[in-house]
Amino acid sequence: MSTRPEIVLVRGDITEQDADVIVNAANSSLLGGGGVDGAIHRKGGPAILAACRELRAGHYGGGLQTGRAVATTAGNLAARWVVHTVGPVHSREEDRSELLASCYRESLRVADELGARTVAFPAVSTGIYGWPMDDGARIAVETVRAARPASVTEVRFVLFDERAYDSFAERLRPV
Ligand code: AR6
Repeated sequence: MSTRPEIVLVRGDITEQDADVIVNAANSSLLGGGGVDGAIHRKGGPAILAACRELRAGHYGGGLQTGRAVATTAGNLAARWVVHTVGPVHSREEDRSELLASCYRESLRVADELGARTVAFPAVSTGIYGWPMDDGARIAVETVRAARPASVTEVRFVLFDERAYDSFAERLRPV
């Protein structure tokens, strides 16, 4: 039976979340980077990178495409899995919103297939990839609201600072 997951906002560090799945704002190489990606690999330990290298040696030889998602172990994190997704770099010339929506949709689909109940998301693309926070929050909330996963009952947005938190809170306000 499909459900409408509860949406919860938390201010904090995503690597400290107790959730079945932590979503990583990765890049297509899957081999690490800064921001959330750097924090997840630092805290999760080498098992995550080893799993990513295995993916690159197999089906994901060319890397993970923008808007797609793939799961690995969560290593030493409290989560059971990390779901890596690649957000689009923000562009003024081209509307890449559908790719950002796809990150949330695909990550939820992968988490749901694993049987996860709780999924923690960062604000994908709103850091190094330059997506304006208000618009990133709009896309995140709209996409998750439209999803009807079978096993996921809670989607938690973990926002690093007050500005990000406020953007998401504004989108969640009842209209
Ligand atoms: N917990 C929660 N949110 C965080 C954390 C954290 N520990 N650290 C940063 N944020 P970013 P992107 C916020 O840059 O824009 C990497 O190098 C941050 O303030 O992590 O998708 C990858 O390898 C921002 O609001 O991801 C890619 O190359 C949001 O998380 C590239 O960065 C996302 O910021 C991906 O860039």
